[in-house]
Amino acid sequence: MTIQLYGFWRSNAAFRVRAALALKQLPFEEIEVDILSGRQFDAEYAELNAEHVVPTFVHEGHRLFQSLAIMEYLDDIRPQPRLLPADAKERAYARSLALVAVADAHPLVVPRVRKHLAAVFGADAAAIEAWCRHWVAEGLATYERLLSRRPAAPFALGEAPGVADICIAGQVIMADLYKLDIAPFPNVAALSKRCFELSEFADAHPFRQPGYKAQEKSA
Ligand SMILES: N[C@@H](CCC(=O)N[C@@H](CS)C(=O)NCC(=O)O)C(=O)O
Repeated sequence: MTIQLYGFWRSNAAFRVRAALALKQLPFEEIEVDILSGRQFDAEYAELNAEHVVPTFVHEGHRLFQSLAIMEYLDDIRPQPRLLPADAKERAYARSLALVAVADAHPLVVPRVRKHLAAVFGADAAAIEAWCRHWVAEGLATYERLLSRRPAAPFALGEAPGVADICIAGQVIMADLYKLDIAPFPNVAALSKRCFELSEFADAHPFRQPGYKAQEKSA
């Protein structure tokens, strides 16, 4: 099985797919698209991904985009271990938890939004940082309310980690990037600690990617 992942070290959506691939023990090649330098608009990549975003997932020549769709596809091609529960109600709950980050919290802080805040509304770096910290904290607060209503046992949906845990861990990564203290979100902190104790999550973290290490050296 040949899998290529067009991603970027800092990309939260690429983290989700990296972690899902690791849980499935599926090897893949990651191709870096520097979305901070605008490489997502290069003609060659734009041909691959009409939305001009990462990740793009290529499986035996078949292209997919949107991290949640990709993770669901992984469950279809490699059913074990499951990333989404078999039970319909539990599966819908797992998707709902995932979409808090994928559809609601994460899109507010992506590069195109940050660029637009600067270009159209004159926001400076401090204002953009404050915007991002606000929306990342809102996402964490939502997860905290959800996890206090249905505590993780030990993962969000039960015994094994899946899409919900990946997306909650991804929200904590955003807190890492924006240097937000997650102590006010104890259920989220405990769940993400459990996740990042697993090598599948830890190795997928942005700070473990070669692109992060390269830019650290050149800074
Ligand atoms: N909902 C999409 C998010 C895709 C997305 O916005 N990706 C970001 C990186 S995490 C991106 O490529 N942004 C480029 C830009 O905003 O210009 C998914 O989950 O795959």
